[in-house]
Amino acid sequence: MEISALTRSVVKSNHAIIALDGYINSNVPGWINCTVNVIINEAMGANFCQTIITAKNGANLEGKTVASQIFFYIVEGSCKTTIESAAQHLSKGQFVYVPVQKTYLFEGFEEGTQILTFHKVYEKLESYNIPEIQFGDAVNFPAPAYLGDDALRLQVLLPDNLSFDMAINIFTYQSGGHLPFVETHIMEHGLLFLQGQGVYMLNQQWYPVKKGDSIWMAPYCQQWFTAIGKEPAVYIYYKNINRFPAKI
Ligand code: UGY
Ligand code: MN
Repeated sequence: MEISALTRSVVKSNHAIIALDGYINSNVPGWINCTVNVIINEAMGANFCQTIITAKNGANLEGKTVASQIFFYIVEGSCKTTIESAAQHLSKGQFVYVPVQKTYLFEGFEEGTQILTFHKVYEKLESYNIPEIQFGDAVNFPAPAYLGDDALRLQVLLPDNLSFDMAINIFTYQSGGHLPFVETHIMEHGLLFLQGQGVYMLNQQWYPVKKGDSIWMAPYCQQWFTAIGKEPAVYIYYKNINRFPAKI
């Protein structure tokens, strides 16, 4: 018998691991007939938000981005998406980036469809335009070796220009592949494991992690990962980028 008092989830001051067993549903106005799990947000100490939405029969997500831009990624299943007047059918591995001040509608869900969202308050840069809506499919993005290591592949899903203040990347590690050094950096991360398993080191503590787990890493949370097991480990992650590093 499983002991229900045990979990791999942890919430610390500068990192968190949220495994599926800790989920409790939230109601979000405009998002109906679906379960919404708010994985990361300001209440945790983060400067962005990450949710996972699972569609039930008759699911519908309708709203308008205000101060925050939202990146929607289809983890499983499919649906129809309309951003302002642009409509597209999205399925597993496809995404849409919705800039600030845009209406969105997601409908016609295959039951069980799962959508990952990342939300960040947009910081406009003087003399740069607000980004355009971006539809995309991860399979069409190149996966170059990361820092010259063929066991690590990094896909960059959003355009690399200063209009964007956030990046969404997919990192694929062959089993045994690992980050080349312990990263210690100002950028914050939220991530979702899409496949496989491995060991994450966060702030000098070691955690076994696997598909379905989410992780929050605050600025300067030290980080290192190695993939283990019989298949590559894959995670999709958020990172804040391209803005002045100090308010003063
Ligand atoms: O982009 C990054 O900082 C990335 N290498 N970090 C990570 O995967 N934990
Ligand atoms: Mn990093």
